[in-house]
Amino acid sequence: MEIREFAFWPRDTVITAGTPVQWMNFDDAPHQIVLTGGRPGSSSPIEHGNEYAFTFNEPGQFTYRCGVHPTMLGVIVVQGP
Ligand SMILES: [Cu+2]
Repeated sequence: MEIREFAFWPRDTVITAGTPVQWMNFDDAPHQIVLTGGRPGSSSPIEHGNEYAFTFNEPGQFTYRCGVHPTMLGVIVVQGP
């Protein structure tokens, strides 16, 4: 997954439970993954050139936004293995 030009690419992602998701920040600005509803998986601010990975073990739909730029949105759909 890429964070680029103040957006998550792709915005919507479908993965299998137990598979790590990894975001790489290509922007000069820091970004932060914050899951809605206080669900686990949020990151610290991710600086330029750094990456963050998280493994979703439970199926479901997870929405997240950037903790620095709240208009940046993403959705991860986790399917059962
Ligand atoms: Cu951001």
